[in-house]
Amino acid sequence: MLEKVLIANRGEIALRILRACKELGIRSVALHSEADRDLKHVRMADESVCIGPASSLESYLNVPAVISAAEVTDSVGIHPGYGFLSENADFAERVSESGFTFIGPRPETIRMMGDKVAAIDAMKKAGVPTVPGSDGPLDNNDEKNLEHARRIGYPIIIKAAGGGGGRGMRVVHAEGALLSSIALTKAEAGAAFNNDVVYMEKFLGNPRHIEIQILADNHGNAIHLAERDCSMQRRHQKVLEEAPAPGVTEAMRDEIGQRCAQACVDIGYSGAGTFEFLYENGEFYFIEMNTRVQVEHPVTEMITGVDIVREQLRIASDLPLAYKQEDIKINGHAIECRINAEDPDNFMPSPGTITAYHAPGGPGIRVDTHIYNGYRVPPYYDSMIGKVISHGETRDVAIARMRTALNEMVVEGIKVNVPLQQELINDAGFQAGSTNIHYLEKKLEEKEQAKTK
Ligand code: MV4
Repeated sequence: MLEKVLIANRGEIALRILRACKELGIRSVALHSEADRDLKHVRMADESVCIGPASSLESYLNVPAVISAAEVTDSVGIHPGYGFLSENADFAERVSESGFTFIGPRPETIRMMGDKVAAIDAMKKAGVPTVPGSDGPLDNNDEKNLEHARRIGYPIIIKAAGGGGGRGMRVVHAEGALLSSIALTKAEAGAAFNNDVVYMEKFLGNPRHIEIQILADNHGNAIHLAERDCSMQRRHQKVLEEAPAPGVTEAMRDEIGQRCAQACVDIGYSGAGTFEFLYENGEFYFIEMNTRVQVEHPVTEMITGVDIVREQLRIASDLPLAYKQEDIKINGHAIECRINAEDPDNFMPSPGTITAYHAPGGPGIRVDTHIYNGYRVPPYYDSMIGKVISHGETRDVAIARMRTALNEMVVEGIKVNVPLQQELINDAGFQAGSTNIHYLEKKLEEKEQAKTK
C-alpha cells in the first residue's frame, strides 16, 4: 500500500480522501492555500503544507507548487480529487516523471478522454453505444458536412473535441444554419480550448443524464458499480443525484455495465472512472468519460457498499480489485443533495462565517462536508460546501429520509440552497422519477414567471 499520500484538493473531497487514508493506515499530507488554513482536513492530516495564495491558479492549480509539496513531505502518492488538476494529463505526467504515483488513470488515458472525438472513437470500437454522428472530426468540406447532417437527420449538435461538460456546443435545427454554425463553433473552440476540432451528433431533445461508475485495476480486471441518474441540473451544475436510475431494469444495467467494464479492459484503464450517457427511449448513448472520482460517488457507495476512494488507493498501490462483478449487489436506493453556499432564489454565492451548524442524522443518512460551527466559507472557490446523502430500501424511503434530513439541517450565517433542495424532494415530477436534463431549468423558469405576474 502507498505509505504516504498528498491530498491535492480542498473541502469535502479532501476530507473524504483523508478519511480513506486513515482507514487504510496511509500517512496523509494536506496541501492548502492561504485562505484554507482552517479547513477541517488540514487540521486532521498528519502534515500540512501551505502552497500559495488564495487564488486557485496560484495554489491548487499550481503544478510546480503541488509537486514541491510532495517532494518536501516525501509523499509517495498524489490524490487529485475532482476539479482542479484531476483531469490534467500534463499534471499526471509530471507527477510520475517526478517519481510519485498519480492516483488515477495513466496520462495517455486522461489525454484521450480529454479529446472527445478520440474518446467516442475508442468507446465505439470497444462496443459501447454512441450517438449517431460524424464518427470523427468535421473537415473543411461543406458538401460532406451537409451530407453528414442529412444522413443523421436534424436537429443535430456541433461539439468541440476539446470541450465537454457543456462547453463549446451548438444546436442546429435546419440545413440553412449548418455551415455558419460549424464555422462559429470552430472559431469559438479554437479561442477557448486552443483546439478547433469539432464533430457532429444527432441532437437528443429530452434525454436523461445517466452515468455508469467503473473500477479497473492494473491486473486486467474491471467491474461496474451500476448507474446514477444526474438529470437534475442547472447550467451544467448537478444539483441532486440518485442511484440506481428510476426505470433502468437489471437486464439493461447488466448489458450497459458489462460493455463499460469490457471497454476498460480493452483500453487498459486504471482506477475509478465514469461513463456519461444520454438516455432516451430506453437507449444509452455514450457522450464522455470522466477519469476522476466524482462529487456524486457516495450514492453508488450507499447502494453497493463499495468504498470507491479506498479502491482508488488500492488500485494505485497495484493491488487487485477487492470485488468481482458477481459480488456487486444493489441494495436499495440512494439520493444526494448538494449543499451550496448560495442564495436559493438567485443562485448568487454566499460566502461568510457559519454561525450555527447542526448536521442531520438518523438511519440511512450520510453527510459529507468539511463545514463546522464557526467555519468561514471563503469566496474564492466553488460554492459547494457539502452533500447530504440518504439511503433506504426503496426510493420512497430514501426520499422520506432526505426530506427529514433537510428539515433537520441548520446552517446559519450564510445562505444555503436547502430550501431549493426541499422543493425538489417534494416535487411531484421528481417523486414520479420522470425528470430529464431540462426539468429543473423549466421548473425554475415557471417559478420566475409566477413571481413576475
Ligand atoms: C448532448 C445533448 C443532446 N444531444 N448531445 C451537455 C454537457 C455535455 N456533457 C453534453 N451535453 C449535451 N450533449 C446530444 N447529442 C444535450 C446535452 C445537454 C446536457 C447533457 C447532460 C446534462 C445536462 C445537459 C444540459 C444541456 C444539454
